Amino acid sequence: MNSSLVIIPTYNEVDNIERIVKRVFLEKSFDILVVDDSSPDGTADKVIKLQRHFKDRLFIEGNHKKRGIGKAYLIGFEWALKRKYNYIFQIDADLSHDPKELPKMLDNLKNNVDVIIGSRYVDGINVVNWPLSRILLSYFASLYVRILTFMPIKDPTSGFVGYKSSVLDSLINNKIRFSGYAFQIEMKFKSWKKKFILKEHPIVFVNRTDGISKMNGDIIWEAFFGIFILIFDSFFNKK
Ligand SMILES: Nc1nc2c(ncn2[C@@H]2O[C@H](COP(=O)(O)OP(=O)(O)OP(=O)(O)O)[C@@H](O)[C@H]2O)c(=O)[nH]1
Ligand SMILES: [Mg+2]
Repeated sequence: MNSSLVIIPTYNEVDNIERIVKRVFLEKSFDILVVDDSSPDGTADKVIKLQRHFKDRLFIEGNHKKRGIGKAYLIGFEWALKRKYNYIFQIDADLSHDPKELPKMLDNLKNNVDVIIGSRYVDGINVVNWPLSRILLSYFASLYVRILTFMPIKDPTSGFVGYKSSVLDSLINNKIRFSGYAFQIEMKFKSWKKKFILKEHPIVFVNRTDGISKMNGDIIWEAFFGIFILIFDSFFNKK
């Protein structure tokens, strides 16, 4: 068993799952947990086939109802903590995040960083092949979060993140409530409020070429209004 785990949430990622698993395994020191919400396209079956080649390194938690990326990650985080992984990463299945960055992100966690964020906006806007509408949505969402929360993070909706296990241990007891983009913001906001050390690591985000986006209006509205709930909670519920 490695001391680092990469969690990949999947919903209908049959065209991407093999490539992302193989690319993560090119980086030596990581195990993988796929959390699949009973994808109708057979993503889980593909993972089970791959497990023959990656015995004791590739795991799957499946058979859940589709409940959003946040709930999938909570299942993954609990799984990882139970098995005593020290460093736990989240990455999208659609190859938007380059696994080559994982070792550098891990080095940060092995030093004094508690939460390392793969960030598109450290230095300008590093996004490839996204339609302008998505760039604007993401960029202005990041500004909106920063202005309302004062959190000094340029890419608060990033889904490419590594945590020390102590951070997750402390956060999942603290009731993570959101499930879409708001989940990504919530994890960073609560880590920051708890005075963990957050750092942004520059990445280039590449739009998915295969499979279908799960992004929808509900996810945007959840994040838009969810910010106020997070701020309210942080004032009145300091546990
Ligand atoms: N288990 C699980 N995974 C999900 C769910 N929704 C999305 N995902 C996965 O979460 C990751 C991010 O979802 P994406 O659809 O890529 O969202 P996005 O990156 O904001 O949007 P696009 O890049 O435009 O597709 C992918 O690996 C999805 O398969 C869900 O309800 N359950
Ligand atoms: Mg994506």
